[in-house]
This record gives sequence, C-alpha cells and structure tokens, in this order.
Amino acid sequence: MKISRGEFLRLGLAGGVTLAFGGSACSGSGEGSTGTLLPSKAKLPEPFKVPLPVPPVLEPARADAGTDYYEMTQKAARVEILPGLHTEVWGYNGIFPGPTVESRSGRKIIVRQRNELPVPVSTHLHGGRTPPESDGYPTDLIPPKNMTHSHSTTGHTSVGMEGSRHSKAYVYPLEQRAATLWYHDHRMDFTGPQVWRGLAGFHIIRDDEDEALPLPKGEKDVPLMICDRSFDEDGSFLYPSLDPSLQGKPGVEDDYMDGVIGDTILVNGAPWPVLEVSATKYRFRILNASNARRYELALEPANHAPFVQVGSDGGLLGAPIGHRTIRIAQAERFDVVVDFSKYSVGDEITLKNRMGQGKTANVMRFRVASKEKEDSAVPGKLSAMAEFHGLADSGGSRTREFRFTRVADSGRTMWGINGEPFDQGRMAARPELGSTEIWHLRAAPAAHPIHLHLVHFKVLSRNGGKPLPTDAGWKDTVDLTSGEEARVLVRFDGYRGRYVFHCHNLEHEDMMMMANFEVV
Ligand SMILES: [Cu+2]
Repeated sequence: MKISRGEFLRLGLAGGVTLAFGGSACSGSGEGSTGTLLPSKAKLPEPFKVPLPVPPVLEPARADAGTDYYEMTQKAARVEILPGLHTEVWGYNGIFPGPTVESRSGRKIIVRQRNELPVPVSTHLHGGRTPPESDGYPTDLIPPKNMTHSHSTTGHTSVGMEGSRHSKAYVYPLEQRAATLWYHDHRMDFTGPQVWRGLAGFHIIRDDEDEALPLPKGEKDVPLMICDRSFDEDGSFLYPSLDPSLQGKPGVEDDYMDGVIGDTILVNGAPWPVLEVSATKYRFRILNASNARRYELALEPANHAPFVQVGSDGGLLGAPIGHRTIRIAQAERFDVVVDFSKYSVGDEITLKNRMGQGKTANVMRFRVASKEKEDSAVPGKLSAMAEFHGLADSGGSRTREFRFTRVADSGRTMWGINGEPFDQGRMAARPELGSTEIWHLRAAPAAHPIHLHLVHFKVLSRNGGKPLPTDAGWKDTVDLTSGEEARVLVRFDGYRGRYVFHCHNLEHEDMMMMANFEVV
C-alpha cells in the first residue's frame, strides 16, 4: 500500500511540529550547536561542483559456514577533498569515509582491525549489540607500531612486539534487526581529533523483513554521511588540539571546549556534492558524523516532497512519518525516502541546513537528470518489530537520573555526568540482563546528544511532554538541547559486561562526559 497524497500532506503537517522546536538551541557562533566555529584558512570551493562519492562496500576476506571474516587497516593517506589541495586523512583502509560493511542480521562477522597509524585506536560499532570485549571500550586499545615513541593511557608497551599486537579481531554476532550503523574511533581522550581525521564508516545490517519491502534498492539506497570539517591553508585538516601529534596531552584549546564546529560541509567526504537522480524515489540513510555540529535538514524547493522517514537509529519504524525538516544531532541516523517524481527533469533540489549560515546553510544538491519507471513504494506498514513488546510486564523496573553538565576536575573545567568526570573504575549503573529501566536524562548548560552503547531505547517523553516526531522508533542516541530532558525506556538485552554511555559531542566526550554501566 502506497501513501496517498492526503497521507503525505497529513504526515507533512505532523513533521511541521519539528520546525517549532528546531531553532530553539541557537548559541552564538555555533550555528545552533554547542561549540565554536573554527574558520578554514584554505579557500573553500563553490558548492555543488563535485559528484557525491559513495563509499565502496567491503568484501569479506573469507567466509565459513557460520562467519564472514573482514580485514581493515587503519592508515594515513593523502586524498583530494578541496580541489587542487591534498589532505592527509586517517582512514579505515586509508579512505574517508571508510568502506561500508554490509552484513546480515544473525550472521556473525569478525572484523580484524590493523593499526598502522602513529597513535592507539579503539574501534566502536555504533548501534551494535556487541559483546563487551568487542565493543571498543575507550581503553581497550590497539597500540600503534611506533609505540616506543608514545605513551598509552593504559600503559600498553609493545616494544619489540610483532603483528598481532597491532591488530584486534572484533567479533560481531549481529543478533539484531536490520539498521544503519556506523563504526568510528573511540580512543580514550582522543576520539574527537581521530574521528575528525577520518576514522568513520558505515555498517549496514540487512534482513529479510527489510528486503521484502518495496523500498528503493540498489543504487537508489544511498548512505549519506554528513560531517563538517575545517581546513588549513595547505588543505590539511585543521583541529585545535593541544598536542597535534595526539601522542601527549589530550584536549583542545580552551575556546573550543564546547565543541569544534567546521565551516565546510562534507557528504561522504566531499564538500557540498551533487547527486544526479532520476525522477523516482530514493532511500537515503542519513548519518550526522560531525563532532559537534547539529543540523536541521530541509529540501528546497520543497514542493510536495517532504522526507518520509522509514527508519531510525535502530531500524525500521512501524509506519512512515513525514517531516518537512529533520533535526539531526551527532551520531543519529534518519533513514528517509525522498520522491523526486514530484520534480521535473532539470530541477535542482538543495538539501539545506536551516541551522547554518552562509555556506553552511547548504549540505548537498540533487539534480533530476532523467525520467524513469518507478519500481519502489513506501508501504503504510513497515515493521512489526518497531513496537516495544513486553512493556506491561517488565516496564520501568527502576528509574535512574543522569544530569549532563559542566564539572570541575582538578581545577579545570570539564564535562561530566551527575557531577563526575569519567572514571574507568566507577560504575554509574548496574542494570540486570533482560531488565527494562527508565533513564531520565537532563542536559545543561549545552546541547548533549546522549548515546548508550549495547542497547536501543524508546523516547517516552521530552520536557515532560510528548516526544518529538524525530524521536520515533528505536534509538541509541537522543538529542537534548540545552535545558532539555528526556525519559527513555531502555531494555538491557544482549550481553553482560561493562559498557559506556556518553555525550556524542566528541569534545565533551573527550573531556570526560562519559560513564560506565555494567549489565549484570
Ligand atoms: Cu555534551
């Protein structure tokens, strides 16, 4: 069953609610985000000149009856991001974004990550239901080859050690629904600069339920990794690290402790790219992989085509939701369908950022290049697994409150949870495996997108009222602007062990806005 025109309009109106809230968090130079704008010294290109790149899909190195085996090498490489200039990226397989991993729900994969970078790394599969030893805990580091010249926060010494010391096999059972995940660096104290240099990629889980739907497929199922960066005169990434070697003192210059906001918008690693489309429906898996920048996405001209959201962080929604604009915080994913049949051949549709100013008010452009027979549709019902089952019998066994605020740590202003900066040895919560809890999350005096590892949750309420339309579905990250609060219902399924939850403003995370929970 397709959505009728009337449905579109009704859904579109519902989406309008997000507009009412969207602009509420503006703060100075951060363009609606918590952070400080870092101006590029390089000349920035004209928008909509370069084609949208799509990251290559990684082939498994081998497979056996139960498992697919992948290999990745984290290394530096020179790429052309700004026309005519070279940028050194730190990438998975030397590319940014990293290669896309496509997996099947319920089929185990093992990804061996080799570290050829000059710094320690830890790789986290964001949105993955992963055993603790493969979750990319911030101090579970893969040491670099030149460890003799650096000091790890966990005191790893690897002098004289061979190959395997510099790699780690991450085991992902993937006992979870189809969803758009992403993997990125999670090194203690240095996640911000290491993701900024390029350590991020998509991981898309597929399953039978998703594939049976008539949603756009193949070349019309496109991941869009949106992130902002700033560039030095020579084209290298600019980032205000206290120690740019990332081998000594962590942290950023004081002016940037609220977050680093770039002035160049990249999609799949290209500045303000353009994608030629046919006048049909496309599925876009939108990820905000920025350190600190939040976006309010809109299509211009909007005509009759809003974003039709079909999935969120944790996979398909129960039914599609139309949005005129989408407020997307760091690490959130919105799986949307855009119907270009509402436009004519030759039309150009710009993906705008309503929170941006000047160049950052643009994200990318779609150019309708041809007519084509439509072979996809958005059904009125998407997934039976989108609702929270078992709420009545297990709901909210316990409520915990977590306040995300500034804290003082040995005389320095940092970020913390319930007044405490991150401490590996402290446990903020010990939920029981299989239990369901209500976590009451409050953000001040800044925007904090809150991410829980291992689990997915439902947003029950926001500021004492109803959740936003963009809170729908299974979430692993909830966007809180300054002063906002949300109650989320969390089912602690999967594995026993120690995990973290943290703010996904990566500068806040690096400055200790993180805590442990242990599933017991
Ligand atoms: Cu934060």
